[in-house]
Amino acid sequence: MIVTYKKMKSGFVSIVGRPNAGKSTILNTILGEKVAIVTPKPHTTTSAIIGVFNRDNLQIVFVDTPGIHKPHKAYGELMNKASYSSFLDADVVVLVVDASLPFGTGDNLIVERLPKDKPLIIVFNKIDLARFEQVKALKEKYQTLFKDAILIETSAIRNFNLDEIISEIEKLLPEGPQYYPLDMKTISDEEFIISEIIREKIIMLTKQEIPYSVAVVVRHIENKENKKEVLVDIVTEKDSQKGIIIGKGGKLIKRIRLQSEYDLNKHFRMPVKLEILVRVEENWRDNPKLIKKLGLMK
Ligand SMILES: Nc1nc2c(ncn2[C@@H]2O[C@H](COP(=O)(O)OP(=O)(O)OP(=O)(O)O)[C@@H](O)[C@H]2O)c(=O)[nH]1
Ligand SMILES: [Mg+2]
Repeated sequence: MIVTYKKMKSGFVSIVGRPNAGKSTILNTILGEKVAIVTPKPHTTTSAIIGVFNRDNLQIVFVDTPGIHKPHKAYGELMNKASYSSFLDADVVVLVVDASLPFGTGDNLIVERLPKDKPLIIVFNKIDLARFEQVKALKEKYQTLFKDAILIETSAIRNFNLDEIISEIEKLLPEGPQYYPLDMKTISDEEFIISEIIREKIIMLTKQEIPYSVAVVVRHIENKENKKEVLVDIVTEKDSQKGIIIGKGGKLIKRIRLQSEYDLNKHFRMPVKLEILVRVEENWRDNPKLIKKLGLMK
């Protein structure tokens, strides 16, 4: 048997930025597949998510990360840590900036933490919402801070200029191995996909503090012939939040279940039946041990 070694470029690219900048939208659009949930609310992504891009002789392993922010709770700190950790293995860092917002203290927080020894691409996303002068000023500010950085303007929602990100990454990556099979777009497991889809519905259907006080834990997946039955816990921090999630006469939890089942059926291409229990773990976001026990951070 003759084994041929195919010369290719490959490497790890960490996508970081403030919450809501459009990091996950950029990744999903580049891959042409939803590997990370997206909502209009900040703090949607809460852990690192791998997305693999393949093209002839090129494999980019993207790591989408939680938005970096000033944390108020242990959970927030762990989310930031997941983002900072992604720098360790990164060959290239992509910083996503919301071009429609002025430079603020939140941006400084990230600027200070960016690794100095890695190639940096700064993506000015949401240019569809930004004024020309505003983008120009923001780009000048970042170019002063990072003289060697490559600057790219994008609109992820309109799929504008995302191929430019790929071209620039390709130039920066070293020759390397194929890390993942060519047909694999993410390494997220079933449990993670199910819990994220349910979390997306909760974020969309609830207000104020509720989206962030809730964790989704998959307890059991029963794979039957042509269908899945899944037992899920929705964990809240307080009794009052449990009441809100359930809703009057169980109305809200039913909507969460039905909308989640609809997406899960599409994703797994088979019927998925959810059984959801809502329970309270007092102030779980303040308790690192509990966060780990719930399986929310590796
Ligand atoms: N107008 C506009 N909206 C965008 C663009 N890219 C993303 N969005 C929207 O911005 C919101 C946040 O997008 P996400 O992709 O979830 O942002 P994120 O940076 O991953 O956010 P976190 O995971 O919370 O850190 C969603 O409502 C997206 O539809 C864009 O280019 N233009
Ligand atoms: Mg995200």
